[in-house]
Amino acid sequence: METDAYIGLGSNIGDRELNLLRAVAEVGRLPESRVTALSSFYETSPVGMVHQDPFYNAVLRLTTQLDAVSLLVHLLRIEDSVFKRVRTIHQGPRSMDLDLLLYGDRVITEECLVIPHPHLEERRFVLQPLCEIAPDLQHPLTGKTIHELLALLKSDETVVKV
Ligand code: PH2
Ligand code: MG
Ligand code: MG
Repeated sequence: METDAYIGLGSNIGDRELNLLRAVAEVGRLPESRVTALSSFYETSPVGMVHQDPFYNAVLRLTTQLDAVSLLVHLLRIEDSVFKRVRTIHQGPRSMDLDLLLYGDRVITEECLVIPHPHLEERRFVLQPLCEIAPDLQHPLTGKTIHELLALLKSDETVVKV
């Protein structure tokens, strides 16, 4: 059975555009999976730990037969082995961050994996690219569409298409 998963990509170390392109290619090579939509790339002001460089962010849709936890394990492996990600500062600079945002309409609350992503509604750097490829998709917990969530969002983040 195939499921549409939505994955957020973010990078603020190295060549950010090349990093996103490489990540899309790597995610597209996962078994029993294909990339079926990709947003534009956006340059975004850092959220959380503010004294770091701006990010490039994007969102893709992966149509996949992998279950959610297997997909997460693959995403973490790509962060580590392809991008040599170093995990030092929480929410700090990173060569690549691959976040599983949504997995079909599933609600998952495991220790290792919470879906929908708990910060989805608060982050313009996620909602704006997601809205570009899935405006009518409904948040599994609230039923609100991505378009509605973006319209309701109050945040002063800068998110500019590159
Ligand atoms: N990721 C974070 C923390 N802050 N800010 C932006 N603009 N983009 C990100 O991807 C991002 C962030 C932790 O994952
Ligand atoms: Mg993240
Ligand atoms: Mg992450």
